[in-house]
Amino acid sequence: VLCTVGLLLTTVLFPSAARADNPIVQTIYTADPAPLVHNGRVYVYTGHDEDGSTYFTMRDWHVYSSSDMANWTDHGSPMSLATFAWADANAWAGHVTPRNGRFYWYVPVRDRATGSMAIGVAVADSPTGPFRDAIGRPLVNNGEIDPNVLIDDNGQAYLYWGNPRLWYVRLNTDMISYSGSPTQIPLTTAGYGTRTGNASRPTLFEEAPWVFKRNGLYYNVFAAECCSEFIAYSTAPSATGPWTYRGAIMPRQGGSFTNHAGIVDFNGGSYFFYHNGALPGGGGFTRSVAVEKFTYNADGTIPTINMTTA
Ligand code: FUB
Repeated sequence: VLCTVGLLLTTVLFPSAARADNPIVQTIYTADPAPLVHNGRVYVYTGHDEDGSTYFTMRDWHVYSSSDMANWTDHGSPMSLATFAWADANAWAGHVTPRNGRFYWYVPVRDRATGSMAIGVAVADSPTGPFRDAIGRPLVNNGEIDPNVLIDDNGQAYLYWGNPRLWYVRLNTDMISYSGSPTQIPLTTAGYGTRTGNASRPTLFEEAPWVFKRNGLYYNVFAAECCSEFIAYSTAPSATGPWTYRGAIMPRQGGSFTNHAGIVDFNGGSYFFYHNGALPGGGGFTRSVAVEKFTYNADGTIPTINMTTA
């Protein structure tokens, strides 16, 4: 108990600064950032690459928060594979969304029963947990990954996920069940760009959808091509499309063959979270979360964003 209280109250990772030094977490390797703005703070939910990994050795997730985008508080690890009794590996890229006074964390993990990836959902009363398995089984079980949730203005929630395909399903208001069947978003080159040299994947979409709505426009920011990946985006007039490919955002940089983005507006600024291999010993399986402040173009398009280390 003392340890937990100490962690929550006193752990400020970095001294005050005019802006966040990148990577924002320098004590462990982190990946797959999913930012959430809640009650005047930015919470960043991350995966955790274990030291010395030669593949994705990931068994828990971590949470950090900041009120100024410069000083980050370490909230520890409020969720791990052990949270999901039916999962046995691969604590990969998730997303937290609040609703009904609770916080729902959607994550891809390996289903012990099938040996394939599935999506679980955990719930907590606080953004920092503790989180518990909300349903005791996979919410979606089709072997694909990287869940992300949008709650539209009319209250309809959508769960998006996928690699190699791209899916959505309408979540019920309880956020732990859905109506209808998972639907594939057509991966057309008009919607998701053109990939060459990979007959089974003709578009740029690889994984990591991050869907949000801004000024009436729906955005899907995603990891493009592989490997290595860059970050690109598409837009649509509705949550279900049709999607139009809009171009690259973040080029291939930073020494990790994956990248994974999350975007939020906070205190009048827009912030682009991503990961790279910037820490000592860093690379494709020892990644680090970083953030860049940016400004949307006047027409709502997203400018090129480069990685920085300062
Ligand atoms: O971190 C494991 C996987 O790598 C994620 O699920 C993907 O988005 C990629 O970042």
